[in-house]
Amino acid sequence: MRIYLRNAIAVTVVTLIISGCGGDSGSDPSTPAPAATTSEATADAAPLGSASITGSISFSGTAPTRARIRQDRECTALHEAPVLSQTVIVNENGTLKNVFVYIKDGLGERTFAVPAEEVVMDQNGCVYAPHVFGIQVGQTLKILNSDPFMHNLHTLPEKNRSANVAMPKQGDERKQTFRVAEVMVKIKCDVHPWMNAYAGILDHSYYDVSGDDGAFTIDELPPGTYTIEAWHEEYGVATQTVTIGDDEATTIEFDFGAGA
Ligand SMILES: [Cu+2]
Repeated sequence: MRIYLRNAIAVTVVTLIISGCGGDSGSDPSTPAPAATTSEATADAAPLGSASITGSISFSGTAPTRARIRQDRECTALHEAPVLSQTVIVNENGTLKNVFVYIKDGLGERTFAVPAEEVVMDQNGCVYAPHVFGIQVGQTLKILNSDPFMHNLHTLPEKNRSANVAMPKQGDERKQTFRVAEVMVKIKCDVHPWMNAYAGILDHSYYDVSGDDGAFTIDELPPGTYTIEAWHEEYGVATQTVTIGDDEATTIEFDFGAGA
């Protein structure tokens, strides 16, 4: 998020310089245009905000036991301990991990600069890391293969173009972007059927994923009324509406659970 905002500032400076040098760059062929992605991002970069929404994802009920994944021999050889399912992970403090929390509505017609920072997902020990992540439309997803054998990356979007590509060797890298917002896109491996991950694709960077403490932070927001959605792979979605002013910080809590 902070990197995104720094980019937005830089982009805004470029815009001012260009407009100061001769006005409408779009209609003057002699004016050099900035790089395509920067140009698009520049057009309507949103004003920077200072509001923040923080909270945590509580878990009600008894935490389910994480099932041991039956990996094949080549994958098992890469682990000293059993590999456990990542579908439901209840943290030691009673919160839920891997919940994707994002602004679903309320940002209006603003457009946002695409972060230059790459989102990285690794295939390591026949497990995707991270298991759940967010990425902005147009932002680069770099996929690594840290394993000494082939994975077949297969994305299962409904709105975006599907990728279905072999990554045969250790050290292989692949980069891709997504064209439209879509929550969530499942990613799987056709060689190792237990491997899966989920990407939340948004046209902004106001999101977070709960980690080992179950907490999330969405900050640097403009003032407004927002619909915030929390998504979990097993327990579905929950939404809340929050109205927040400039410089304000508010706390909300989502609750998921085995009995919910
Ligand atoms: Cu695989």
